[in-house]
Amino acid sequence: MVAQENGKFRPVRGALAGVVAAGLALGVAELVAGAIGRSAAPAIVVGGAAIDRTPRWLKEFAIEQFGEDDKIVLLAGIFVTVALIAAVVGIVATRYRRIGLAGAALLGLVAASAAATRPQFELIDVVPSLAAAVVAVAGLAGLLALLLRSRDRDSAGPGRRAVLMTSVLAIAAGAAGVAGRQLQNIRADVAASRKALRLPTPAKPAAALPEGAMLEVSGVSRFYTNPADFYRVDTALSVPKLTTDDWKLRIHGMVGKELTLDFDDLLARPMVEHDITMTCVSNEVGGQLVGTARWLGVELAPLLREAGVDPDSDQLVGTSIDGMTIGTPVSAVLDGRAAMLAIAMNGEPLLPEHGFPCRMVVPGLYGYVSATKWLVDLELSRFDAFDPYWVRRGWDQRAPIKTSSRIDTPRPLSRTKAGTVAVAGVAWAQQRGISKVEVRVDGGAWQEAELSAQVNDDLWRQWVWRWDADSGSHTLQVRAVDGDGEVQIEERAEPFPNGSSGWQSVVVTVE
Ligand SMILES: Nc1nc2c(c(=O)[nH]1)N[C@H]1C(S)=C(S)[C@@H](COP(=O)(O)O)O[C@H]1N2
Ligand SMILES: [Mo]
Repeated sequence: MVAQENGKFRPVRGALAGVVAAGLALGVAELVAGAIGRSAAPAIVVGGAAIDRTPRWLKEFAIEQFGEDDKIVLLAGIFVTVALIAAVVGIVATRYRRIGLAGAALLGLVAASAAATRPQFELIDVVPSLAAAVVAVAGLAGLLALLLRSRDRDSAGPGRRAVLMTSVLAIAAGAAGVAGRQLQNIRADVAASRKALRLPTPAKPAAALPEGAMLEVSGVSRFYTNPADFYRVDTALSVPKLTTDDWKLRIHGMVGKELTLDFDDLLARPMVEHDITMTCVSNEVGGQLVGTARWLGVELAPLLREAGVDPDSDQLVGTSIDGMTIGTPVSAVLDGRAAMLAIAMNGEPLLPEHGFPCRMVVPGLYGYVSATKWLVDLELSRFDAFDPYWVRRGWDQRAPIKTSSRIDTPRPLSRTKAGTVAVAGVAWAQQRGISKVEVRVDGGAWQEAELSAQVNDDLWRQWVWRWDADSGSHTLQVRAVDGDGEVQIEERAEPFPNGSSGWQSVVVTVE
């Protein structure tokens, strides 16, 4: 088939028509997503599909470069890409109208097929993308008609009315997008649900902190991480909107009797409070993907016993509302450690980005094998029967946290004055505890650091070593010893496939 040529190339007007039509399409799609109450706007489903298919090197690069802004960068990337494609489609459409319009429709269909690959897919989720396709085609056709019908087809720009109309449509696109997002928030008002939640008093409160549990050293990590500063690692492009009213947890699989709990059932159970340091397997030596909180929640072991765990079941699979799957050894949950369904962090309901209204926390295991946020389903299964999300991507099925230590101060490559310098940081070996931290300078003899008081084995300990620093460039190194007397692994390992190892070195200049 030979394409029908039906106009002159009009690159600027074509690009403008394409981009404004795409903006309108995305804006209307957000509105439709809000109206049907599904988190299925094209940018979100395309972004989600992209995250699930991102190769590991790119994911690591993104986390390294952008940290917790990686999702904003991805969304911005998607919008820029869509704008570029839309501009090309618009330009093509000035000359080959049908091909251009077909291209616009195709973009919407690509988004609809991305929606169909999402874990929580329901047929209705293609509707925002299909609406986008219709708006993109109609919008592009209309805008081209408007912009190409200028007073003088060869030289002059589009008429004032056309420019005005295009601007109005561009503003309408933005307004539709914002209104759509708002509508999605109103439909699931997480902020109101969180505000209304009255936290029960724990039947088993956390033990009072002993004297000396926190060191007074400037530059060392706060003992309890502020929830707002707590590291965040997840694949959720937009934070799942789950209210306490909508929340339900199903416990099923290899159990004697299936259980379903709503949030009131959860609140009615005895609550425990426990201080736990949580760590991400992606934390590099010296990295920031670790934090400590006082968690409040329902003990998991009695709940599982109530359901009656089949002795052949060795993997507990948690699933979140957005389809993340996380597998935890059943033995870890039942061995007496403080495994819980947490509803609060440091005395406040969980923040939405940390899993409101309910997440799992199991001390001693990296987050990807223990800490399902927005938890809605627990299935008793087997390691040889099911591979969760990250295991399918090559990470180990089981991943206990490795003994680690970090220098918080002085900062790498910083300059300090000669004299006494406080070298300080944190060390963690959840479930085993920390018994010793040692520091050395320029590869010399190891010096024992002072430790904050031990509170429980699942918590980091702060440490400080007072260094009599003389001028020059120096390398500081730290290592920890766990409660079993095992020295932190010296050999460097990357986070993949079961967590980083190696002693951190920091180079500083003393003046
Ligand atoms: N639903 C869901 N839960 C999740 C994840 C996720 O991507 N989705 N990431 C896990 C990982 S890898 C870690 S390290 C912890 C991080 O929890 P935080 O973001 O509250 O610090 O959550 C875990 N739970
Ligand atoms: Mo993680």
